[in-house]
Amino acid sequence: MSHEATLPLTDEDIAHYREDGAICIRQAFSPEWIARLGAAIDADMRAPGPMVRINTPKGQPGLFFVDFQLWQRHEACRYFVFDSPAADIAARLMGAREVIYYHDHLLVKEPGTEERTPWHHDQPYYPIDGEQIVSLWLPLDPVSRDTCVEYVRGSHRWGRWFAPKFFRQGGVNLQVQDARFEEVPDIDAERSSHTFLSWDMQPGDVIAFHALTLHGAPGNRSSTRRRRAWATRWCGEDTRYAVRAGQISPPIEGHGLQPGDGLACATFPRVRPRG
Ligand SMILES: O=C(O)CCC(=O)C(=O)O
Repeated sequence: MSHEATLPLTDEDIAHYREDGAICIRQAFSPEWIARLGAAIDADMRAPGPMVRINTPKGQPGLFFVDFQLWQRHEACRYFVFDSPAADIAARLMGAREVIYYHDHLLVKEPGTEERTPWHHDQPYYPIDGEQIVSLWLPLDPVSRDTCVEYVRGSHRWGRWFAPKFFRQGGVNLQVQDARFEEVPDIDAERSSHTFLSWDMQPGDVIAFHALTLHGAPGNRSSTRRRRAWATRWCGEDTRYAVRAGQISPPIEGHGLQPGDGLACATFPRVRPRG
């Protein structure tokens, strides 16, 4: 069934996405989706995948837990990728005819976690060139604005590419060279020069953001509420597999793509148009 007709997106939302680089779409996913995905996330934390990362040093409060590619191991996540309204939302926002599922990224901050997610934008981590790349950041718990990810409004249009860093505190840069890369500016020191977007969110709400929109997040400031978020990454037909000299993240291998290829393959499935 196509979800196009009932998508929770207005033309104004799409204009804001293009202008600002991030929007919050209210109640895009039903409580059933949230319950099923929440159960899959908890199962993943009990038995993580091969790319799991723990970003909280031993002995520190809370837990900043990261994992990838849940769609390959959890039925609810796979079902979300192929059959939820997510792919249609991504298509509308990107203005794309085709939607290719790139990967997913689980980011859990348990109550009291102090680790920030450093300021970064996503495309320099990926071996992908092109404009049509959108992420959907879907929290499974209520998230207050002081714990939500923050986005620097309009930064996807700066024409700048910042060197990717690992998230672990004091994170080192990934070992990757690209003539476009420069160091991320000290956004906290220049807060008065920017406008920031972040939201109080309820389960079912989702943030859609462009892969070049600069963003970062505080720790989980709640001492009682979990902050489980599942981010899914979607590409359109203008994207191409690109050469990156060095590390990429997540380090997804085995796809057999060559520089210049379109992304669609078994590892990065084409989810729209439906087959
Ligand atoms: O959840 C977070 O703390 C950050 C999310 C993020 O960086 C992303 O989805 O690209």
